[in-house]
This record gives sequence, structure tokens and C-alpha cells, in this order.
Amino acid sequence: MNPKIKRALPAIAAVLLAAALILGARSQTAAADGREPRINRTLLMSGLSEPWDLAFAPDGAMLFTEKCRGLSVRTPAGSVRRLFGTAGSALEAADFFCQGQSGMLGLALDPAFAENRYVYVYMAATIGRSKTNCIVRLAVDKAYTTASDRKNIVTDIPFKESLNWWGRAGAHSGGRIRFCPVDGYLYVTTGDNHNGPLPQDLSRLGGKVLRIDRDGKAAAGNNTPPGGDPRIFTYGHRNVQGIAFHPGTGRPFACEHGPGHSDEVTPLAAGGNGGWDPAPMKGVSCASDYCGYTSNNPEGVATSMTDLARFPDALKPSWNNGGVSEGMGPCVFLEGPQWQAWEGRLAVGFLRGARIELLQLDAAGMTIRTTAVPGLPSQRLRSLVPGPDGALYVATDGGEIWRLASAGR
Ligand SMILES: [Ca+2]
Repeated sequence: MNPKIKRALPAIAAVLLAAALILGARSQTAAADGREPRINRTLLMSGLSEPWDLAFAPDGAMLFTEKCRGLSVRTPAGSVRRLFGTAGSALEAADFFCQGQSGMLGLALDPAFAENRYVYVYMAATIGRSKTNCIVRLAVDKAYTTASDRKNIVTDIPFKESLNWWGRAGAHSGGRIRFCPVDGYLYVTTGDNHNGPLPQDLSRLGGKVLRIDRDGKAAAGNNTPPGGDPRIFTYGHRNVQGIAFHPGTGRPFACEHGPGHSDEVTPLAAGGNGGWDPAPMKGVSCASDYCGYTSNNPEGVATSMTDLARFPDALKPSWNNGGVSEGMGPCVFLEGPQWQAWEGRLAVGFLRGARIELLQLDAAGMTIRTTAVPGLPSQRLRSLVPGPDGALYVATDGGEIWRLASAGR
């Protein structure tokens, strides 16, 4: 060996060792920052009838709705009881019905549930001679054997009463309800009923996100445009079936079905217009006066989910899935270090798309990256709810409830 090289060997070795240490430290940091969790899926329940939503009580009880049966509970001990809805429930509701996409849908527990025992459901009901969507408040006892003190806190969410060219009765009812942990108000998502003028009509509650208190009264600060129903928080929506609140700011994000294109995730702001207007413009003819699948404009361009030409101040979507509609449904932010690289991402479930997409957002709420949760069966996903154990619970149209837990690595 060349004596010069021989003399230099210890120095070269030291440099190489230092480089290896630096690279090793870097790769360890990258692993800690960017580690994707390994997901364990277990089947908690099966054989349910179209489960639509879930909610967990502080004691670990899981309440759930089934579209055509009503509200039930799975107690912490694992027994299941029917609380509210059709015959056989602890509290029967003669006015409750299901039809098409409607029935007993969204479910939420009061933020003070441990004290007041209030449960809220979004359901189709017959009031007088009319069919409508309601928000009903109930109280359940500590043993989950009775439901009482029923109060209809909202009774005038439009319901599609009859078949038209675009689909059956009961279509596009929206139906998710969630309390925002930051402002404490109940957010209610509704749908356009295949009715052209409804989303931009500020006197009616369809095609909107509502924001109300536990008695159904308008929340303070809704900033509804003058003359509008003060319960309206945002308008100009199509069929919103998901709403989630950013863990840091509490800002609501709506997750909404598109019309054959452009399912949308949208960060909301009080008084905002989502920019959906399926009413025919002058000179345009659409079946049943609903241009929700065609074009509302003389140019023949497909009706936009966010029409910035006509509504330049419309709420800008964070993400849309482009050329197809995949039935975007529930959404929720993943919270807690158990999710590792996924912590803080918005999990979005799909019906036809049959998957969970994880959206990484920038500070403005815009999506910068999406990843699908790997390894899940291909099923229509209806509800995504975090459990008290840090797992994510999923209700499927196939009648199952899954528990998705991060197993680390
Ligand atoms: Ca929109």
C-alpha cells in the first residue's frame, strides 16, 4: 500500500464513521417523522341493517343508527339494545320511516352527555301530512335501557317526496350531524333533494350546512346572508354526508357528493356559498328543473360543484377527486400520536369508491397529498368515528362495524 494512503487511513476511517453516524441519525429522524402506521382491522359487529352512524359515550358504550330500524346501543359489556325507532325499540317512533337514501342517519352525543344524557339523531319523519327530515333529541338513562324526553329540535329539513327523472323519493337528504369541540355547536349537513333552486334558496334548509344549539336554535355568528334562515351556516351545497373539525382550529370541513364528477372536500366559513347551483339558467332546459347531472348554462358545460364564474367568492374546495363521482361520504381528522405519519390527516370514506383516502393539508386547508389506507376490503364506507381507545371505527353498507387500530411498527 502506498505509504501516504496508509498514513491517511485513520483519518479516512474517521470521516467515513462520522458520515455514517450523520446518515444514520438522519434516517432515524426520517423514520420517526414519516413512519406509516401498520393497521390492524378487527370486525366488531356484523349482520346489521345498513348502519349509518356511530357515537361513543365516555363510558365506552357505542351507539349506532341503522337506516330503517333506528337507534341502538352496544353497552360496554357488549350487549345490544334497541333504543329508539321501529317496533321493539325502548321508545317507538310512529312517525319515523325510511325511504330511498333517507331514514335514521346521523348520530351525535351532547358534549355534556355524561351529565344530560342527550342523544341527537337525524331522521325522516311524517309530520302532519308531510314527510320531512328532522333532528330529534332524546335522553337515555345510565343503563341504556330507556329513551325519553323526545324533542324535535329541527323539523323542516326538506325531504324529496316523490320520484323524478333523476331518482327515487328520499334522495339527497345529507344527514351527518356533529358537535364541534371548539365552538360547542351542532353542525347538520343537508342535501339538495334533486331540486334545482334549493341549494341557493336561503329560506329553506336543503343543500346547506346548519349550525344550531342543543335546542335547535340558530348559533351565534352564523353570518347568514340578510333575509336567510339564521340556522344556515353555509349554502350552495349538493349532498353533504361528512363533516369534520380541524383539530387545531376547529374549522369545519364538508365532504360532499359530486354529480358524476368532483366529489368535494371544502373548508367552510360562516355565511359562505359552496357555489353549487343546479337551477336552469335562462334558455336552459333540464328534466324536473334540476341540472345537477347535466349543464345549467347555455354553453353546455357541466354544472360546476363550485361555480367561481358566477360566485367568485364561493368557498374554495380543498380537494376534489376529478372526473368521477365516487360517493364521498364520511370524514374525520385522525388525532393522536398512535397514527404516526397520519396524525392530523383528514380521513375521507367513499361509498362507490370503497376506500379511505387520507388528505394531508397545508396551513390554508388545501390538500397537498393523498394516500389511500392500504389493505382494507373493498366495501361501501358509511361512517368513520374515532373511539375512546384511539382506534378508528368504520360502518359499512354491508352491515359491518370495523375497528382500525394502529399497531405501530
Ligand atoms: Ca362547492
